[in-house]
Amino acid sequence: MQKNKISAVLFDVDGTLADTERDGHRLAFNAAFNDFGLSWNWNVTLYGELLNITGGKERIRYYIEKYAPDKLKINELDAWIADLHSIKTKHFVALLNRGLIPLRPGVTRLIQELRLAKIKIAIATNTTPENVTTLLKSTLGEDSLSWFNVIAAGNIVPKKKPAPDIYLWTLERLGLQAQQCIAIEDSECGLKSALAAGLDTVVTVNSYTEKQDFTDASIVLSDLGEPSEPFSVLSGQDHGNKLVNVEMLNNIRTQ
Ligand code: XBP
Ligand code: MG
Repeated sequence: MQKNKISAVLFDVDGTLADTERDGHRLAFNAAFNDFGLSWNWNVTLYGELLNITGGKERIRYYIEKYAPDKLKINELDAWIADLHSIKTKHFVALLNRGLIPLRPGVTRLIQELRLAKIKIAIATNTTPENVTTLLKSTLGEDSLSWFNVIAAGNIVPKKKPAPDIYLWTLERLGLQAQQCIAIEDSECGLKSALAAGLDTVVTVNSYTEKQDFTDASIVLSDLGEPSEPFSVLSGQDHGNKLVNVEMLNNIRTQ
């Protein structure tokens, strides 16, 4: 077997492992607003704007400042937002546990190929840790958490993406240099974070991110691809590959 040039793949979660935003997080936010007696409704278009603010609590604060400034006078606003956000997390986790959010094409296949090739797998995400563990268990099975060498999520670093902090933290925990790894992302904000950490990055877009600026991504794809349904290339060279596999990731590393 040929020696791998990559030692680890670092996966983003929201939008990358699964299409969690429009019919997952957005619905969970709205359900939490309802529980809190708020008449707020984040429709699909508005949520697209709000996604420019990463992190759920940060997103709520931005919304208040722009669309509901009367709430700025709430005493202990940070605690109020944290309470509202924890209700949102409960709704999101319940949605995942109902099996309503599948992994995107090629994700399970690639994870299994990486495991077989003894390439490390890590998660680097803005989202709350409970969201990640529930998504992995509900889609890949109860044991799947042990497949991941590092799961880096939420507030463990001071600055969320697009800052590089979460990727740098993950690399340190893996004991690897960026040059030994590849990141997989879905958004401009995530790409900026990964590039700033020195990582070559594959982007798989979704309906919220397909028009974003992915200059400097190694390749921009519709998805990771399955043998029966190859990816389409939005920009970059596929060098004859039709799905993202270990061989393709090794080649990206040597470009
Ligand atoms: C996605 C996010 C998250 C989710 C909501 O980032 O910014 O905020 O939208 O999660 P990534 P929380 O793609 O890097 O995972 O509400 O738990 O913050
Ligand atoms: Mg993402």
